[in-house]
Amino acid sequence: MFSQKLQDAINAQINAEFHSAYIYLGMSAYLEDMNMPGFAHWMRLQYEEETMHALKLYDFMHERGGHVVLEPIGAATSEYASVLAVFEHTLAHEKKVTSLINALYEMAVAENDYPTQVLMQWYISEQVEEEKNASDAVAQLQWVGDFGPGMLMLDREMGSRQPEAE
Ligand code: OFO
Repeated sequence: MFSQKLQDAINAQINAEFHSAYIYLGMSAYLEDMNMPGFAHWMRLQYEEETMHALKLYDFMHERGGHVVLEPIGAATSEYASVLAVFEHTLAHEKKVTSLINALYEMAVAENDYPTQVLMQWYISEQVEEEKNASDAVAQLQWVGDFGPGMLMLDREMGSRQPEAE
């Protein structure tokens, strides 16, 4: 039995994933404004990845005979203080998302909903990667400094990111 409580929580997570996508698109816009095409490309792929996270939950709802509810998506800024600030925000945001995912998993365990538990395990692993990517970027940016010559190299490296195979 796919409880209403769990369906409501998954619908909220669909919204949170779309909001993440929107936040990262705002960051990509800022990075474009800063003439950092590699960072902007990286963040745009992050936007696409978050959209995929939302759609994976959306598809699961239908597979289980649930009812999808799409609430309004929160606004996202494209104003940041620096490239480093963008990735510090990303890391803080991903930590918040990790706690949402953990709470969803705990709810699925409490309700003995095994399919949701299996799905949430995928998100739990994904969050490990998301936090690592953001904290690696923060560490590298701290090394090179915002306007150091290393920024151009880092921008080129970020620009080589490929879309993730599902
Ligand atoms: Fe969907 O992982 Fe980031 O937010």
